[in-house]
Amino acid sequence: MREKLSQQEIDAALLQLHGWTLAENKLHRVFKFADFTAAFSFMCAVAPVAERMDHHPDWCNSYNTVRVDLSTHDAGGVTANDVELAKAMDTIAASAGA
Ligand code: H2B
Repeated sequence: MREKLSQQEIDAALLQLHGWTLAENKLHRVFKFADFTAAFSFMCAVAPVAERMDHHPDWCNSYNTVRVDLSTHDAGGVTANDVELAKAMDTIAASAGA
């Protein structure tokens, strides 16, 4: 799970994700919500999932926007763990109205 994915594997993974790009060797997505409460609720829902995976996002919140960068620090790039967390974020965001 902690092996860096090849460019080809990353390209294939991006096709299964919603709105993610590869930016500076990280999976990147900007989530927009109705307001701050929805954005922060999304972060609160994601946090225990990330903690259970022992895999934590680089993210920041400004009002209704959550900017996310996913990489595996230990591997120095994108791994299957990042793809898995991105998928979980997509699912949670969809039910949070992103
Ligand atoms: N999160 C991310 N995004 N990348 C990591 O390499 C990572 C992590 N490593 N969360 C974990 C924690 C590691 O530091 C602990 C010791 O398991």
